[in-house]
Amino acid sequence: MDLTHPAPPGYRRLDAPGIVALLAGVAAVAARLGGAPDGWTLREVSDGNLNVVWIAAGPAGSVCVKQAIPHVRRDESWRLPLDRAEYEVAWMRQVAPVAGRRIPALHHYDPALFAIVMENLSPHVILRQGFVQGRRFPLAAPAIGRYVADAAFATSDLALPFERKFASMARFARNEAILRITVDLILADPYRDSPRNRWTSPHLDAAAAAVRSDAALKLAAARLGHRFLTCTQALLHGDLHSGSVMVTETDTRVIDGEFALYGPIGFDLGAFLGNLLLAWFSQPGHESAPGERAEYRDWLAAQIPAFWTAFHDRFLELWRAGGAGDAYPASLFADAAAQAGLEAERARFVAGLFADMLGYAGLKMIRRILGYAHVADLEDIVDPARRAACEAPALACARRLMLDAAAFTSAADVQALLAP
Ligand code: SR1
Ligand code: MG
Repeated sequence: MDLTHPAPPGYRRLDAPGIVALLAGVAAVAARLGGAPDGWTLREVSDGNLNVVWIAAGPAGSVCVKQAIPHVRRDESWRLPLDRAEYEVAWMRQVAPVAGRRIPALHHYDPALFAIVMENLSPHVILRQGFVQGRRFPLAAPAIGRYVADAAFATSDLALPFERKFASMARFARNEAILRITVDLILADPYRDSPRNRWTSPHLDAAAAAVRSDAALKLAAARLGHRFLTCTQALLHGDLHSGSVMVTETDTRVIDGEFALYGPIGFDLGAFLGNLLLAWFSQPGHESAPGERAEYRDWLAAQIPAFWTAFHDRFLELWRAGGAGDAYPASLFADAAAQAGLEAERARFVAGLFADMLGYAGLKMIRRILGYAHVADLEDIVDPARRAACEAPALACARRLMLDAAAFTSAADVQALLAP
């Protein structure tokens, strides 16, 4: 296998004139922008770890252009294949029927340039940035809970006959380089010596070493990792942190589906929960006076049951309405006794998703504090002592979620963990 991932012929990294040429060549996109191409304005807004992103605007409208580049954006030595753009487009196409306007509209895909032209979300902001600024978006957490329920149910064996689900699994099964990032950076690196790890040092040196020698925690991480690789419940977003959500007060969108894969539904749930918790733990680091963010913190904590309840209620609503899948076929549950048994089974199933969510939330928190890719919630706290003071209790919370998931029976229990 060629691990240098050379770019294929015909590929070039787009600059502003290259993007204008690409967009001018797609009549529907050119019409969306309006006017003449030489009047369009281009602005690079790259922010994530992997791709370059531009906003193009004309007199009639704007679009977003996201291009895969053959390496991690800030590390040219870390080579990556370009096909993650194809997986993102495949994810958009597969979830669009149930997600609707909760994902950006796909305007065009250029397979030679690995460039996606999509709806420019404006005036949306990245939810994580909103959390750092202490802004409230009351619809966001319930909207993400409902989105996960809709996308997960629709791509699961509850809704799809196995032939269609297996075909979809095959479509996403080779997203290998991206899966390797998740496997290494989330499931393993924080629990072993890795040159990619970093943390607030020296403040968290002892805490990082303790994680690397914590047999129970490493076993929990390995168990969750095994489940992640083997439990193909549904098509996941695969990277559903607060940086993959864009919001206004009234609209919530899920972006960046390039990590899509089949896996346990709790992985997506845990990604969002873990990042809500990181936002909560980070708040004292953003205060200009002690207690300034206390009410905001309470609001963040209240988003935990809002998120879980929205997911739980919607997932069960869809299941009770029935699906065309081969799992739990309606023909086996016609009489009242069988119906009652199925309802108890549904409750057991979502309790399993809840436990998975807690474990994966813990994994997601630890990787953002001890691993390669950190988050603005904590990184924006400039004073390392203050940052570490937020990170240390977040690590303790994550450990509890990974080891003690069974002790939590409701989202209110998780919220209570944050009570003073
Ligand atoms: C090298 S990529 C690091 C992280 O960025 C993405 O957003 C994913 O979270 C990935 O793990
Ligand atoms: Mg991303």
